[in-house]
Amino acid sequence: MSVSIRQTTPYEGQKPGTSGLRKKVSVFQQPNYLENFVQSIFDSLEGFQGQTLVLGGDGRYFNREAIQVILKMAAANGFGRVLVGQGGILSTPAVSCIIRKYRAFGGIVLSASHNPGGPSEDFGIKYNISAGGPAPEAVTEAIHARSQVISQYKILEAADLDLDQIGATRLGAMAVEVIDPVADYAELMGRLFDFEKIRALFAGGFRMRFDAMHAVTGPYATRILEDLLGAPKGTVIHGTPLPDFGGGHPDPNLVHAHDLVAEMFGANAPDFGAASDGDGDRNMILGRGFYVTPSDSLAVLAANATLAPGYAAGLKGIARSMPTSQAPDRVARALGLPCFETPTGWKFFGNLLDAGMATFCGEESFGTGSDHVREKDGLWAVLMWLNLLAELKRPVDGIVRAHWARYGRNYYSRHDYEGVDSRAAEGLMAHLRAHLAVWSGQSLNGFTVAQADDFAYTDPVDGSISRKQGIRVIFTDGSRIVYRLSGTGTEGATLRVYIERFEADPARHDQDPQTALAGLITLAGQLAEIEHRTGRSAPTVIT
Ligand code: G16
Repeated sequence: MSVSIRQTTPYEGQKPGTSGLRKKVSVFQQPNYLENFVQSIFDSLEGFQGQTLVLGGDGRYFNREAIQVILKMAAANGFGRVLVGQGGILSTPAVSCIIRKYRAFGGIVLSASHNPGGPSEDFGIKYNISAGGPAPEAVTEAIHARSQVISQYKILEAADLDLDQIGATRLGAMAVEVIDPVADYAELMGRLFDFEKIRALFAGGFRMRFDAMHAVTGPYATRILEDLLGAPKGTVIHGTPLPDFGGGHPDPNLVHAHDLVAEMFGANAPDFGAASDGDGDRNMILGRGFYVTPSDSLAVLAANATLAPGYAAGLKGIARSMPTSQAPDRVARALGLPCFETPTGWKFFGNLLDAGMATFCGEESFGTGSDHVREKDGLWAVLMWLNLLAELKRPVDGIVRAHWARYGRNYYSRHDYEGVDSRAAEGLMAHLRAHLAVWSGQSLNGFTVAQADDFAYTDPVDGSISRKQGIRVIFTDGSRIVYRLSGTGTEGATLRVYIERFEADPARHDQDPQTALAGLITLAGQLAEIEHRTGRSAPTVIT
């Protein structure tokens, strides 16, 4: 086996977004496209010679081909060992867990997360650092810069490896271990949660449905929920990862997880419902006829954290992304904990977790997690909820209503306008920026603006500043409208509008969020001139 140095030319636009580089499969299939990006990752790192790399993906179309290329390039570039998931499968949180457990140099995750898969759909690649989390901006910027001047890459001339047999093999001088994708992750979950109590819950007839959406959490959920915790067979649906996710959109929200939602809101619904996304880092939580917003889920889990053995000593702090509702802030205040507001994207939580400043983190986009790994973790959230349900012995809606009664309810909704013309979207954001100073202090449709700004974040650990992280219009009663453009879409632009209003009175906690937020929703459309600028009279997805 010999190392080839192949000549190449740069591709424009190999710029990692909110979490990695995401493009259509056909883009990744262009000659040297994947190779250029992988070599750019390796060229941006120092000190990995002889070290361990973790490698796996969510099983989507092109996963296996990409893994074979990356293995040969890792060998040619001098990695000492690669731990690769059997069948090329590793969830994003499992990659983080394995990097940390085996003190790997880093990891590569192949996924476009919740975006659809298949020959005409999306593929993605992201690099995770030795702490287990997504590469910080300095690293992703270095990778992008390198990709724009790359002229050659190194690859081992070798046959493809069998990824389906667990065991050790070699690729040139590099060791390759095909590992059970679930074992290390399941062992970590067993240390954080009271599996005995959850087992007793299921043994007592508690019924659950977990929708793996034909994505990566199928094997994880089946092993943990059905095999280890004794949930009846069939608790996990759509449990086999498929290259096209069965034609579905592996995004656990009310629109895309429709089978689960129909069951949970139908007659004879199970006690608890949950779903995860393509790469296993997102979660949606449902009770019988009841939907828990991700922001509320973070707040409820934080308020009850000490019920789980892994968090019995209490939390050090809570962190949420800026557009996430302020419900967790209320819990932090009551518990006397610091609460951090970070830009969108899990990478911003890494420093807070590493520094021991926060224990639980969350994003409104169905992301919840803790300091056990450095990624959001779908099944972790599900198990945390199961631990609470086993301890509190109340239904999901009862737990959330009791939470609102104590802390108040933050009505919350996100409106997405997908596939908008990119120039129109940029124009809309520029229009908002130009009006921030004008709106400050004004009364708009009866809502008085306390503050209007473009969110900037100074990392309290390393002092780095991230600017232009979303337009915030904050009103005197604490209500907010937030506007951002997505950093993960692959077609046109996606405008996200986040709307929030606080309601203290328990007698008014039973409204439909769209009704409770109607005045702010109208105002959000007017301020940004959404219909005029995008031609859209309604959002594509409401969550
Ligand atoms: C979206 C969400 C973010 C999330 C990001 C990555 O980003 O709004 O909260 O961090 O996806 O999530 P995942 O790792 O599951 O792909 P954006 O930029 O599209 O709003």
